[in-house]
Amino acid sequence: MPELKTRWDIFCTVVDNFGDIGVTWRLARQLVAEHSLSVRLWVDDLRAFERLCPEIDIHHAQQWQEGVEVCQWPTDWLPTGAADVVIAAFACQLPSAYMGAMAEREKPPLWINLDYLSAEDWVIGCHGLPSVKYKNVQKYFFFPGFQRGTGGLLRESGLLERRRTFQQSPEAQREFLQGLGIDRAPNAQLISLFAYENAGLASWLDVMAADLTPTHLLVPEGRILGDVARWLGVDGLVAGAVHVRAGVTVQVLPFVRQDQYDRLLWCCDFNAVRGEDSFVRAQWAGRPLLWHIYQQEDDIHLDKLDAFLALYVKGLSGPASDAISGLWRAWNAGENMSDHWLATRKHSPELQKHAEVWCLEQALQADLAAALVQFYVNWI
Ligand code: TRH
Repeated sequence: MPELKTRWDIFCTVVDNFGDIGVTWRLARQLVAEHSLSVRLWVDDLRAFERLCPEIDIHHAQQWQEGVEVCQWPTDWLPTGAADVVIAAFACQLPSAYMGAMAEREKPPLWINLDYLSAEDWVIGCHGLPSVKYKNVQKYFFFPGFQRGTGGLLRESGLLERRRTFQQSPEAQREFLQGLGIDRAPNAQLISLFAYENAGLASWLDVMAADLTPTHLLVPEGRILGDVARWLGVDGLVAGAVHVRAGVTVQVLPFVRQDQYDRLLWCCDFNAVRGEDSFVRAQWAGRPLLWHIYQQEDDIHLDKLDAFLALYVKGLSGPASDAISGLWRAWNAGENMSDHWLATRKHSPELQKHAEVWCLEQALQADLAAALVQFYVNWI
């Protein structure tokens, strides 16, 4: 293990949404809590950060949160010494003065580009490879991933044990849900919906509404709300709103802190998630999920979707595999969801078992924070 209090700097630009800050905040906390490292997290948008962590004071350029030194990444960079390990999240461009400080160190730092998550095979070949060099400082690619030979996924120590204990306690779940103002109807299936705008939503809700089993749909505030409001025939939706249409009760939730969001996923029978971090968290929940992937130019995200599905469906029967793959593809194309949802419901016991198996398989890999620390240990 590296000497105590090795200094790490993590740089995060919030491009859009919450994934950039969601991932780096989680990583920063874990490096402090589980590896006793000294971590500074440089973030250019404290307002986005505040949504995940309400304790953030957006007026403070420097503050401590859960042992992490959170620094506002200023437009006009102020001179600061470079850390032992420097992580540029999602290929963000470091301040040039900071790069100068890296090059001036007697021993140059380990410089890592923490990349986007992808299940594509090429990731294994590229993970850990040297990238560009700035003067004497070498940058390396670090790829999270689902397969051996990648950097793994963010997973805090004891996460799955905590999740299982929680899922085994109806009382703990009831108490947690009540804290969010949710009273789960006894026979309803509980579904969470965190997604980008989606033209396929109405068809999905229509088929849920006609189902004999009622649905309690929990929708955190966000981009899908407009589509939900249109389906309900209401003008707008805000946190706290509850509307019933046929078999579907829609409840809008406030954006909650990351650990609460985790528990929400643990409570639900089915989770629709998006982007990167919520996608991973839904896998740790051990429940069937639907991924709304972040759209990229030239539809390259569809290759990523297929690459993940190819891994995920291994071990499923043909019909269950077709059902879940069809559902994911329809959702990501904004197409009609009805038949795919009916097929998914039909295979729900198998998909439930599979979600747990997948989760356990993924947990056999070293987690991303541990893999980063190991990468550093191997490098020094
Ligand atoms: O918000 P996202 O769509 O984020 C991203 C960004 O678009 C990013 O640019 C892109 O590169 C990436 O996707 C792939 O989805 P994501 O990654 O799931 O991030 C959401 C974060 O918000 C995640 O950390 C979970 C957290 N969250 C809460 O803390 N509370 C909540 O109530 C909800 C709904 C989410």
